[in-house]
This record gives sequence, structure tokens and C-alpha cells, in this order.
Amino acid sequence: MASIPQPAKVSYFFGKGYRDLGNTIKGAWVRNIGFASDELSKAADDGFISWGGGIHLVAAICIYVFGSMLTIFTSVLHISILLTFFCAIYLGFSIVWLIDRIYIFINKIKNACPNPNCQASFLIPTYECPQCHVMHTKLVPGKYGILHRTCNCGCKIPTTFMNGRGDLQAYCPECGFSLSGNTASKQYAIPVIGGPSVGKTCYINMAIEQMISTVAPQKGWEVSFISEDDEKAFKATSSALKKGVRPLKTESDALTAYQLMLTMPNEKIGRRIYVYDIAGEMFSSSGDIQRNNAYNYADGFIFLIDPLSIARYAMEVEDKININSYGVSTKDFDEILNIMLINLEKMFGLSAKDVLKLNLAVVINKMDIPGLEALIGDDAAQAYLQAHPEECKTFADAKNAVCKNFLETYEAGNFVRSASSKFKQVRYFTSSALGHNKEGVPYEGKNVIDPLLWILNKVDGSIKLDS
Ligand SMILES: Nc1nc2c(ncn2[C@@H]2O[C@H](COP(=O)(O)OP(=O)(O)OP(=O)(O)O)[C@@H](O)[C@H]2O)c(=O)[nH]1
Ligand SMILES: [Mg+2]
Ligand SMILES: [Zn+2]
Ligand SMILES: [Zn+2]
Repeated sequence: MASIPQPAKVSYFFGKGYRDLGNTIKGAWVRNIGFASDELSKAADDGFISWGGGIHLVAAICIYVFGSMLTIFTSVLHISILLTFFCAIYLGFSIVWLIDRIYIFINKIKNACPNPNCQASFLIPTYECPQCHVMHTKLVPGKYGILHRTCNCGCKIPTTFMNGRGDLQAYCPECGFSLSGNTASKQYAIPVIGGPSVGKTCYINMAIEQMISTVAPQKGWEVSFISEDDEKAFKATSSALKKGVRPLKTESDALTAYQLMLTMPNEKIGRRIYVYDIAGEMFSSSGDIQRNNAYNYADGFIFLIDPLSIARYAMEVEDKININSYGVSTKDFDEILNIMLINLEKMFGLSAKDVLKLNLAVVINKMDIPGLEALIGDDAAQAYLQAHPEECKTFADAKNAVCKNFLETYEAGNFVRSASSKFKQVRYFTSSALGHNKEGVPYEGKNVIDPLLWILNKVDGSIKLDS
């Protein structure tokens, strides 16, 4: 279990105990043979057939025979005591190791590297000794200790999540990137997908803003940024958005995580929520996506659609609005879904017929485009629900229906069919990440939180949709 040498003191019964045993046995034999030889040489000096010599000879034989028997007996006793402790400790750390794994399994503890160029996922990170800062690459119960181990510097470090391993400073075992926050947490990875300029960065910032400022206080959750750097970057974008300044185009060709920690009242194990952003151009070619490991352990996807990227719809509205002021996406979203699907199939080793065991939230963004609310907005969905009581039982059903109809009407029905045939469950949402398209007027996201909460609720029932 702990085969990689660790900078810690090995239990006496796994290391020094055997050296002591060897030395004790060797010492006993040397002394025994030494005494016997002394008597033998005295016997030789006195003459073996003399009275004195005879006594020395008998003494030499006695020491040799009985001494050897005694040495064998004490050695066996020593070995059995050592073995008993060895087995007890082996059993002890094996049981604690197993309990630690069960704890990880039951509490769904997971970790992933936030470094965009790594994104590795792992159960147990590398931990740093709080005193001498040396790295413990395998901090688990083992021959270095059952519940604690003693670092070479003398510092006692916990070896399980039950007694505080998660609080230690941790690093990615693959690339050494520093991990912030408690590593004894659940983890949910949610990539936001969509072509260039569909509004991914605006959407993510607004959704996180609402999660922190509105949803968390309502539900009594504690939501905070895991890393200070993330918080600074978020605050900068967020305050720009509040002044009506749009974020810069995302340049990163690797998934960048916005990491949040969500803790519910009276809960020991929190949740790390990773929402991933990437430049939309990355969905243009297959190879670029595949090096992003996070898609492999994603818990669900949010797929953003810019309605103006639907050619038929854009044609219909182009003489009514200034399309360019909406930051139009140039990529066909149907193609983006297909590229994503091909890559996911390759990553999960699925055939074209298989269904991904993941949920997809499809979000039609830029709802502030004039006329769109009337087609697929909340009032339109409400009206649809009332008009089609047989077909729709809930508001969500009606929203799905109006969005799917909208896509069908504007010749984007292929997207609807591929999405529903490939994902476990697909739900349609509408949002306006900015709220309007006027520069310099504070932006305010509308309906941005629901898709994120829905995806989270699907993987973690304790994240309830309604308070
Ligand atoms: N009117 C309006 N415009 C929006 C909305 N969301 C995004 N936009 C526009 O779309 C542009 C691009 O938004 P981003 O969030 O940067 O898009 P992105 O998907 O992150 O794009 P890349 O980083 O290039 O992949 C913004 O600068 C806005 O002009 C919205 O809800 N309403
Ligand atoms: Mg972006
Ligand atoms: Zn140390
Ligand atoms: Zn890493």
C-alpha cells in the first residue's frame, strides 16, 4: 500500500525491529560460541584427560548444547513477538486504509487538478508537511503509521480524511499544481460548451454571481471561491459587467476552471464545483478537445446557443436589429454538438449508437433579442402549458416544447434529435447572460442560474432546485 518511499519514520515493527532481531540473535550466538570456545581452550590448556580439563570440556559442551537451545528458544520468542506486532499493525493499517476508502466512496470524495494544462483526476493528492514542507506522495495508512505518521522532521501528520488529511496543503500528483481548499470534498465538473461569442464567459460570470449573491443566501448555503486568484479574476470581470463593460474574448485553448466551494448547513463534506470555460474556437476541430481531460470526468454539460447563429432566424431578424451589436457567433451550433459528441464517444470508448450517461442543459442565450421572449420566453412557455395540458405536465415540459419547436421551425431540428439521442436527459432553458446589448449600462443576467442548478441537482439530490 505504501511502496513509494516516504519522508517519514517507518514503524519499529516494519524496519528497525528486524535489524534489532538480527543483531540480538547474532550477538547471542557469538557470545555462546565465545564462552564455549573459552572453556574448550581452557580444557586444551589443562589437558582433556585431566580432572580440571575434563570439567572445562564438560562445561564447553554444556554451554554449547544448552546455550544453543536457550538462544534458539529466545530467538523464536523474539521473532514471534515481533511477528505478532507486525501482523497486528499490518491488520490495523489495512483496516484503517479500507475504512478511509469506504469513507471516500460513501462521501463521493474526488479531486481534480485545476491547472488547465493538466486537469488530472485523482483520489489522494500529494500533501505537504505543515512544518518542514516536504512532500508526502502517498499519505495513506501504512507502515509509516496507522492514523498518523511522523514526518522525518518530527511533525505528526494525519493519514486519513476522517482525522484531518483534507485540511493539509495539497498538490496535484501529476503536475504539482497547488490545490486550494479542503481536499476531502465532493467534486462536480461542469464544462460550458458553445461556439465563439455565444456568451459562455458572460453566462458563467453571471451564473456564479447569482449563485453567490442570491441563491446561496436564500438556501442557507455557504458558497465561496476556492482560490484567491480566481476570486480576484472573477471580481474584476464582474465589476466590469456591472459597469456595462463586456468581458474579453477567451483566448485559452484549454479548459479553465472557475472553482467554487459549496457547503450546506451542518455538513462536514463540502462540494467543489468546477465550471469550465474555453475559447469557442476549440470546438472547431476534433483534436483540441480531446486533450482536455475534464470532459472525461464531467458530471454534465451546459450547451449555449446563440439564436443569431441559426441562419434562418438571423435572416428573419437581420433587418429589424443591428445583428453585430449582439456579438454574433459565426459557428453553426449543430456542428459544435457533433464535434463534441464525436470526441466524447472517443474519450469514453463508445460506439455511435451508445448513449452518454450524462445530462445536457441546452441554453438559448441572448434572450434580450427583440421578439424572442414572445417565442420562447417564460410567458410563452406558460401559455403553451395552459394550451397543451395533455402534452405538458410542468412548466419545464412546456419550456422544452417551445424551445424544441423554435429550433425545428428555424431548421435546426437535427440538433434536437442528436442531443436527445445521445444524452441521458436533455432540458432546454432560455437566458440572457447580459440582460441587454447596450454598452455602458450595467449588465444583469436573467435566468442564468437554472441550468447550472439543474445539472447539479441531477448529480446531487441534496442540491434542491426550489428553496
Ligand atoms: N445582447 C446580448 N449579448 C450577449 C449576451 N451574452 C453575450 N453577448 C454578446 O456576445 C459577446 C461574446 O460573449 P462571451 O461571453 O465573450 O462569449 P464566449 O462564448 O465566451 O466567446 P469565446 O470566448 O470567444 O468563446 C459579448 O461580448 C456580447 O456582445 C446576452 O445575453 N445578450
Ligand atoms: Mg469566452
Ligand atoms: Zn516535516
Ligand atoms: Zn495537475
